[in-house]
Amino acid sequence: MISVSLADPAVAAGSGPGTGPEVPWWTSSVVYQVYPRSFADSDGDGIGDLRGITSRLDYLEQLGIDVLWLSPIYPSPQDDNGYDISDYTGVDPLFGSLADLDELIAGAHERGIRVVMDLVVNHTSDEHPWFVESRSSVDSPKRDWYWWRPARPGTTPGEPGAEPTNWGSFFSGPAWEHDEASGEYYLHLFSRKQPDLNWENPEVRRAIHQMMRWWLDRGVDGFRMDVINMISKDVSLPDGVVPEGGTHGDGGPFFLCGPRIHEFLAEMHAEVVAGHEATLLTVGEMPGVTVEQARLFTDPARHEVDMVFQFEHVGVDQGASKWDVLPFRLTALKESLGRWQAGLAATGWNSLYWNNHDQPRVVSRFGDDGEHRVRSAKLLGTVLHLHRGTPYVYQGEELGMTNAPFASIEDFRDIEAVNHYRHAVELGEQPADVLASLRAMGRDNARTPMQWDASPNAGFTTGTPWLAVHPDHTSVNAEAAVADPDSVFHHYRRLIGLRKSEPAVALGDFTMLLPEDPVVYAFTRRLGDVELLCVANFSGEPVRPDLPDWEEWRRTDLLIGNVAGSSGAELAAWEARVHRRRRDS
Ligand code: TEU
Repeated sequence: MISVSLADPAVAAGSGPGTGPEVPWWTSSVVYQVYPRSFADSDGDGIGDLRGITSRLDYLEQLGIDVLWLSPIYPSPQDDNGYDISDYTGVDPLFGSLADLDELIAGAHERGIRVVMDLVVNHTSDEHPWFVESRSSVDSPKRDWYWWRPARPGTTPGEPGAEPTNWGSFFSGPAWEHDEASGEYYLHLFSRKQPDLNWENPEVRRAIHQMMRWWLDRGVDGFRMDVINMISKDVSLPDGVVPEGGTHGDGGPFFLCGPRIHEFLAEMHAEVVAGHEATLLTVGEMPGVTVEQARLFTDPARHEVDMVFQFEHVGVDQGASKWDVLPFRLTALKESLGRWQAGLAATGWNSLYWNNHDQPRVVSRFGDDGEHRVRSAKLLGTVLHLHRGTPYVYQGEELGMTNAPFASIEDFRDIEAVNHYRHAVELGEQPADVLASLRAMGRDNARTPMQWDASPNAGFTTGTPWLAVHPDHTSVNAEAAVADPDSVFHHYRRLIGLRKSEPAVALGDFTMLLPEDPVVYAFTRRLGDVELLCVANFSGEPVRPDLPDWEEWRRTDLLIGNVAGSSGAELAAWEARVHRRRRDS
């Protein structure tokens, strides 16, 4: 079991300057997300594993991160790369063993790094014993652990249109699967191998709480809660509105932040987290969450979760669906993030992210992955880390990794991409158009193997990688980045350090400036008599920021920047600077 624990209140209270015992430790922390399948393969089977992660802990320590979030490593048929769990308290042999996990946690703790596990409890795998039992008979004691419903009245079970509601699944097709044996349907908001658990049933909730306590006893330091705002559904399960040209109804209004969501999260907190608040981190992934809802979820007085992942800012370049790719507008990004900063200023807390295992690479999306790759990656890191909230770094972001050059549908592995391609082409879309949107938004962009060095498989595996390594690994890789003091890696390391050394980064008030400016992202942070200015040029052309006191600002201390020795009136292409000054209160 775990030898070193981070439960020491002295650590828990936060060691960063400016944080008193009343300020949670995670305000001055940075979280690093590892997608185990793609991080480091220790046994040559082409799939990353736990021992691989353990072997890279020194790298993470050098980067300076405080928390490691592990995407799922539990036993799973891997229909959705582990987000379909068949045993909540084990480790899939693909990734190693429980002993390997204990070793990873101990190694992280020795380096002062906490470990947060992915908690996927909106659904299980259809191969989970709970579902196997639920499916076995309409009289099974676990029948009600999932959402079983008869066919729509007046229809023939199994025929198209007989589904109990018209909801579509996130992975294309209907959200209901017909079960031949019983003639009923079960609900799956994601793949048909991910049946939704019925949280209305108190036995389900008790089983989940017990499992969470089991992980805390094992030494983990918190949970990232997968689609946790989908666990409460409107039990009447109404049909959703079918968008123009769409094939299915939108069930979102009936399962996003449903009627009992706050009750379920408060109960989970009381049953699992209460008494350990000072040491744990809980973050709820919440597609479709609004600022107003997020304020309730993260209000410390309500004891629900510490912070949420919202999706607005990663939707600014998407239209009716994620595959409807729109041109990026900086003003839309600032409008969204600025509103979240203001909305959670007095109560609640933001999580800050550009990337995760579901999003395309940010340098390809909002930056310039060509000529200005390094500089724009540093700019994006600077802007994100200077917002108020807890930043999350997704593996490879600290190297400026880019979207992958997928040539054809055969190059994709993700169930979402593969299903979407099939459905869209069946419905008459041009294959080339579907591929173009998959290249822009597909999740496999984030999942190409971590680039450790310039060797043929980027040092990720000695075998054949499960998803092709990006060809740019010959120049974009950790070995080169660590050796180069001007790399994206060292810039991220300095940003993480700045959060510890400059209290205004963690705790200062946020004020957005120049909201209408199409290329300049500028804002201030203020704590006591210290004021910071973050100013960034989201373009390949020089620009003079249109700030009234710019002449004064640019002569103040430069805390961090991405163009050496720069202090001129113009920001160079993709230049970002953070200035600091004292002000009379
Ligand atoms: O994702 C939730 C989610 O709604 C989306 O971000 C999802 O990635 C999809 O692209 C919607 O179009 C979480 C996990 O992060 C994701 O990897 C899982 O596939 C999903 O839940 C189901 O567990």
